[in-house]
Amino acid sequence: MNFKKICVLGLGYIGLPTASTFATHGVKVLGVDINTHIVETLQRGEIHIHEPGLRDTVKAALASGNFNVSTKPEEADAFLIAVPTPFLDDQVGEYNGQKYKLADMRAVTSAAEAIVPFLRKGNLVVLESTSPPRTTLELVAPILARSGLEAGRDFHLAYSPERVLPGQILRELIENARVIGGVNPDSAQAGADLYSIFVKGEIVKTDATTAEMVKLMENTYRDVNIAIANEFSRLADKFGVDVWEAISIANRHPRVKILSPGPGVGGHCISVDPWFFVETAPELTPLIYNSRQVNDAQPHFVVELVKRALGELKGKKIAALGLAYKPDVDDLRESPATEVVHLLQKEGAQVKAWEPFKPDANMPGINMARNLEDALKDAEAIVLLVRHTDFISLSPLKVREMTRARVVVDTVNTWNPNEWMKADFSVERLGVRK
Ligand code: SAJ
Repeated sequence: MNFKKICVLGLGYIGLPTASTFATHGVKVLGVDINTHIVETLQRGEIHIHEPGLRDTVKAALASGNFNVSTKPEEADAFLIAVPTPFLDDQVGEYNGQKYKLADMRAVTSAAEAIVPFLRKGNLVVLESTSPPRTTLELVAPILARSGLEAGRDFHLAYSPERVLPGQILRELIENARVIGGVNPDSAQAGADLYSIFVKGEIVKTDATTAEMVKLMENTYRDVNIAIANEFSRLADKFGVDVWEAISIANRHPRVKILSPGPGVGGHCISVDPWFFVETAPELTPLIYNSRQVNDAQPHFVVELVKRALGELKGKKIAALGLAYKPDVDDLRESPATEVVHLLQKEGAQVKAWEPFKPDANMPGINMARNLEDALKDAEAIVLLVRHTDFISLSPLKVREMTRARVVVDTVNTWNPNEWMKADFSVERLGVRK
């Protein structure tokens, strides 16, 4: 199939990189977003999200004359849906007394509805948003059928998940393998034709529901494996073992690859996607459900560690280092570090947080430090929550001059305890009972 013009609905973390990459590869692209602020920002040549290299790609796309933005779709050869699928905040599901989160599919529904008036015979529609299994067949196809056209017969319909790592989106978009699941083989082929415009990685064709499951399986696999690492950290703590040493020894086995424990699992993917399985099959997913519980409870485990190091937390001044959801990114969404800060405050501690990747972040209920000095100055304890490169190289002797704190809690196995102890600090580490 030949694609002269495509319409990308949703200009967020995935839609905008995808739309601008198609445009720089010679396709006419109309980017559509219901948020007028986003549309106006892009029309001015600016961008509303932070992602390395994205500004340049959007600029190049605009300069090529191939990229336009609007609040409404138009006729096109292909339509891509890349809108968010968050959770409903006013509703949960329940199975055997256990509550689970429910996906909010309203953005997918309205995007599909917005396409209906412009859908023509021979078009391709691709859903990219992470969705519960069977969404393409049971939610999207029936909405598009309101056009009088049938998916698989009159137009092509496919599901193709994004699988890029925040921070490396533009490179991974091109280099990663791409899965394309069609409602029939012709639809998968049409999707493959479209993405082969810029994808250099392998393009794997399958059916729509398999592609939906693949995406959820990848992130669920990671969540469950982090949960077991976190559970190991609790067991090591109980048995007086250093979990980091134990993991590194176990990982010498050729078929074992245990991930790293930490203060919990954050971000918009791994802590979210497993729920899409639980919601659609709670009776089949006790392992997935419990892994979510383990990872969500890990910030509480960290607070217990801080208590062990400091005693009663009421009135204690604590410097929290790192708020991002993982190392070397500026994304603070769904971050276990911020959860730890909130929990410490609940116990009465006075926390000052330093996030070098987002010093000006406005986090409701969190007292942000202006710089490292400001965070450390009055602190009685230092809690390290993210393994940012900046923090790895912090010298304990230098830190000692900046603070009266003599207690450090390392939740991410970053600091050499001996060096810190030599500099007069007492050291508490996640997964290590002295
Ligand atoms: N984490 C641990 N221990 C580990 C590894 C990670 O506690 O050993 C924590 C991190 O600190 C972080 C969370 O897990 O809080 C998630 O981080 P991540 O780097 O594992 O994943 P994301 O959410 O940044 O991106 C993932 C990726 N999926 C996989 O690696 C299977 C990415 O490829 C997906 O595109 C993305 O989810 C997505 O959009 O689904």
